[in-house]
Amino acid sequence: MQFPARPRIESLNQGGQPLPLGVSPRYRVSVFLLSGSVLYTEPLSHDSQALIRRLHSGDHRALARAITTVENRSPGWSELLKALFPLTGQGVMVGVTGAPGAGKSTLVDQLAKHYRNESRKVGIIAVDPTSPYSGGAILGDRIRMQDRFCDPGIYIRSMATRGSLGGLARATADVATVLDASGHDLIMIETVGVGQDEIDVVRLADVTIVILVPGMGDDVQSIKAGIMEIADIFVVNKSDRKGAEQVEREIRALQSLAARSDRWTPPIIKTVASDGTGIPNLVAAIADYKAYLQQENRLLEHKRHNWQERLLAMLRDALFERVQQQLADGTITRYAAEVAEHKRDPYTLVEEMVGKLSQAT
Ligand SMILES: Nc1nc2c(ncn2[C@@H]2O[C@H](COP(=O)(O)OP(=O)(O)OP(=O)(O)O)[C@@H](O)[C@H]2O)c(=O)[nH]1
Ligand SMILES: [Mg+2]
Repeated sequence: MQFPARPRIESLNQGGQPLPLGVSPRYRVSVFLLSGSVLYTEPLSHDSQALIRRLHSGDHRALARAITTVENRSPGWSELLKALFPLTGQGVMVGVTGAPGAGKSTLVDQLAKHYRNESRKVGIIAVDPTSPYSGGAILGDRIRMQDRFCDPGIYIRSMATRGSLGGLARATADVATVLDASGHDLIMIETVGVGQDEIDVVRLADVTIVILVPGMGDDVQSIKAGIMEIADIFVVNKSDRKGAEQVEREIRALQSLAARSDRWTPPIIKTVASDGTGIPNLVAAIADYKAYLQQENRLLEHKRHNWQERLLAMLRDALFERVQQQLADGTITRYAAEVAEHKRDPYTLVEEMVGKLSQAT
């Protein structure tokens, strides 16, 4: 799979010319050209400048710190993301979703191995909604991915951020931004395919892989409800087991019932992730889908659509945070009592609160 050359922080300025090394890092990072417009011009704190320089040099500790900062919304998070955003847009985001134990980590590991052999930098975000990644499940993942841990071209981050400010999708998107900006050509996001949260997470991806396995009768049924339309590629993993053809047939049957509006028919790739069988076919399918997206501006359209949703979510978070700050002094408790006692109506109250919010901006 071929990727475009990625612009590097120090190698671009407004004219696309390399900046002399003596130019201040602040300038190097803050004046950056993307699609013909300067996106970011605010000065950065020395701390952020240093962090971005270290990020760019591939320093994993800096990467971990940047990720923790944006994940927890620690001081400086928005400054950091603002500075990093202009450096994003080159990494390909691959979402991998499927039932617990379907082989997601094993498959991601195989894909990572493949792309590392092509000298691509790979970032992996493992999202586990059921158990914290410091616990048992990730331990297995860690052992499996161990041989990749010492490789500076791969970075694995597990997230257990359910209930975090702005939700899982927000946190994952921000972490993906950091990985993208720090030069990862592929960012793979592993998530268990249940619930709206995970669907929101995989929506971030440019390519979404849905993994099914033989012998889970309800699996194909459950993909009808939601997962079906997010799959760009189906993988029937554990196809060393009986029933892989049956799963494939069921997917085909569903596909014949509901064609995608963009006319892409998701391919069905059989794999045995544990021994690498089928991985080259999967890599080829990812490349095919990427090539398809690049036709007729589909990728841009896909990103526009995602950004529309993300912007609305960001706005919702920001406004909600503002309201919470305004009401932090117990006002909401007082209002609630007034409504409960029928002293005030809630409709006028909310209108007034929203009014105050717009006055304050
Ligand atoms: N027989 C067989 N076993 C496999 C295959 N792929 C993965 N496994 C095994 O299935 C088990 C689960 O694999 P994981 O990669 O941890 O699955 P997962 O989907 O990441 O699991 P969770 O993250 O816990 O949801 C492991 O014991 C793997 O070795 C396969 O193709 N065939
Ligand atoms: Mg896993």
